[in-house]
Amino acid sequence: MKNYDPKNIEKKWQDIWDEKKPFKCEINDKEKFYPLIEFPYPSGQGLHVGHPRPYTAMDVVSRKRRLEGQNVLFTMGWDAFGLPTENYAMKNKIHPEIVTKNNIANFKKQLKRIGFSFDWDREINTTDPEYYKWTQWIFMKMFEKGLAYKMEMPINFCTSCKVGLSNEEVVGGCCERCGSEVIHKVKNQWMLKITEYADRLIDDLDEVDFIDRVKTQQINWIGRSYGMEVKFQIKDIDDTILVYTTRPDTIFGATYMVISCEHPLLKKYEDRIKNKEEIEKYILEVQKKSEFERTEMNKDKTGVKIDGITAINPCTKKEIPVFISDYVLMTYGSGAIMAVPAHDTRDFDFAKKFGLEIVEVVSGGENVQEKAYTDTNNGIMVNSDFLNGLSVKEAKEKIFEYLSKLGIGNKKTNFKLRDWVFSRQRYWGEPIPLVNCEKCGWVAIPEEELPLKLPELESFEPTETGESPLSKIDEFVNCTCPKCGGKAKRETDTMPQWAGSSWYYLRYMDPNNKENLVGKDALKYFNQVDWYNGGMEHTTLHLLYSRFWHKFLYDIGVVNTKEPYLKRTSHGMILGENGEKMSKSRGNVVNPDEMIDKYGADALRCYEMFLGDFERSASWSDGGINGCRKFLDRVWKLQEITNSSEEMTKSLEKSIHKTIKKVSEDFESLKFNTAIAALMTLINEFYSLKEISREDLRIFLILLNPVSPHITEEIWEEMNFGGYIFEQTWPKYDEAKTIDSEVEMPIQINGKVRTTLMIPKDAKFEDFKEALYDNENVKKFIEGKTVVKEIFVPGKICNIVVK
Ligand code: ANZ
Ligand code: ZN
Repeated sequence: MKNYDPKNIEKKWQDIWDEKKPFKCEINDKEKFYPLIEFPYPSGQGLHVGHPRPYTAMDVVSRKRRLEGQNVLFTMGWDAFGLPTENYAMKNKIHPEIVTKNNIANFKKQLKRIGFSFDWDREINTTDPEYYKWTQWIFMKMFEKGLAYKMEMPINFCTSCKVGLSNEEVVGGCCERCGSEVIHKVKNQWMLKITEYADRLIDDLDEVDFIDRVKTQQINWIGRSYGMEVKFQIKDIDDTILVYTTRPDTIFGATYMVISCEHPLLKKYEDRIKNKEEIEKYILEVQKKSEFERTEMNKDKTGVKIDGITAINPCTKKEIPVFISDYVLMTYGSGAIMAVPAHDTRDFDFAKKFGLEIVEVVSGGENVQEKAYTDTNNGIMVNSDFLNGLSVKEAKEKIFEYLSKLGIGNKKTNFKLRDWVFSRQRYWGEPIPLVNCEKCGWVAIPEEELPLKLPELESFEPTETGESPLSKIDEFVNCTCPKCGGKAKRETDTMPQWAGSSWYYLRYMDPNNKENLVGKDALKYFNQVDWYNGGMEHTTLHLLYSRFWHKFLYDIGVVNTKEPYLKRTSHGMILGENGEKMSKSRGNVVNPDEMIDKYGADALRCYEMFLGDFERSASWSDGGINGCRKFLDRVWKLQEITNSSEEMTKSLEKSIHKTIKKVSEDFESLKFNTAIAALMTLINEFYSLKEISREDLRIFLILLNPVSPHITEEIWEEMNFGGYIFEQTWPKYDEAKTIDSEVEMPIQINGKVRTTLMIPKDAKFEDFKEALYDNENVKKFIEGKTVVKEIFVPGKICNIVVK
């Protein structure tokens, strides 16, 4: 027998798969299965060992499902527009297109070496004009339906990347990518109205099988709250201040108001404000801060009382002061609040600092001095005139009736979710297919002109003013208006990072369709993604964005389902050997190529699946992958103990059936580590028997094949089992043969477990009494004592009481 040498066999099998295409997926009459993994951004660094974890997991499921007879659409592609490529291109004076091409070639080579069962004929690339044609098309449709609009707004601007960032890309006041300071800059930006879908993005979560933490994060991110808008009269001016509150029941406790620094009232009544200078100074200070700093709960409260504007509480009729403060944001609700210091922590801190009145209106036993905003939902109303004695729920109804009768209040739902900033002033992205005409305003280019290709460029530097480098190309910018034929200028912004990935799963269904983004037949057959596994970090970005795009495509009749993904699971990160996140600067990055050179792809795959609970983070260990390699060495050597029998070895029957069951179930529930552990246990049993049959080995190889496909195919061939494993069917188990006839019974003496005993499953006490009192441990604990009682409940308790 030859030695196990992954170098000799892995390339060989990869070539066979390339040639025979057993993973090619075409529409047929079989049941389809569409698993999806997040396609990578082909960075210059190449793969690290974190990438293969989710890929291998879904590859295992895909390979198993194929053997079970399903038609599996498992694919790979490249999410290739983006900043790092552009920055690299700028630095090294190479066109981003070439950088992208090289990076993809490298990624592909690395992925091929791991032996994934992708249908490579369906590979897609978001920077391919034939692909981004449809990204542009979807944007155009959104524009037509009024879901894309341009607005002057303060955006997060990274001082180093010189690019606008979405809120999601700002982490702790810094750029998510480079860590530099983020300032606010007013820019004209394209926005997508994701907020119009906010309700559906929450409600339709009921229809899908997403793990709880994904659902919860999305719901919190969208942040739906039900409340009221209430108008407060301004004293001596015929005008009101509109506030948004989720607690209108506490209105009798509203002892002051706060408006945001950007509130239009300040400009409008400029002349009446006596401390204008003080206010302007404060606003300047606030503008330096990020939204994150402004809303931080625990920071010291600051603000200025507006001298000259006083409001009237519509319920207490009392005059109450109006402040500006950074803790009220213009971008939420109406940009103004009624402050109820007794029951809101931020209001409480503010009132303490400025010596304002604090009136308790909900008595629920919570300590107003210590902690406001505790569970006021359960209290009883006090100090609230006609609301006194009511529960919070009753009070909410009553105050709603009262205020709406007066015509100063109405119910209102608010969301934390903001519209999506959909433009960047950079080169390496999809051009936005619109022109600006002096007469007609913004007009979409004719559909036949798609794709609107990125023009060639000499230099990719963003301009000093922050405009896109495309604005420097006159031939690109100057054009005619498709509507009136007059002079027009093209939009020079490009789309953001998240555009191309918002619909890629649809293109996999029909990657070469020239007429449609996805053809009717392909859509009818593949319908939607059955199982999407991806990172938790994408929950509030990519996952939410793509659900939004899909719903839009559903509304305009392009797709047939409301949701793109039926099921969503998530994997834990792979950390460095020292337990820290893998990164170049920490020097703990593990390169999969090196691991393959040393241990082989099958050992890498096996270890990726074995190194811990798939849903949790786990640290890499070279010792661990070495252990998996040793396991595969033992698998290889099974050939030496295999006899010529084609029947399952009788004494292994139970273990084999149990293992089939465990592996089949564990692969489906992301418990790859325990599935592999079961195979390791089985192989130990094989070796302790010293001899196994061909049938035993056959089944073992098929069960291990999804995890380590090369070695299993090779042994299959060596043993002359005929054909390939990829042509076999997944083994079935007989439930009856998986049930143990013996159980392990814990034996208690005076209520303490002292030992265990193997007893027949339906044994009576009398059946094992003799063996029990013969047991050395039992003897030890009852020696010199009298047995006063024997308690036995089958399958539960066996307790001997002694005195
Ligand atoms: C009175 C009140 C009493 C409030 C009370 C809360 C507790 P959610 O649930 O997150 O939607 N608020 C409204 N607009 C705001 C803004 N632009 N910036 C900062 N805070 C704002 O929170 C709604 C509550 O947040 C509103 O209800 C308002 O304070 C505050 F015991 O009104 B409440
Ligand atoms: Zn025009």
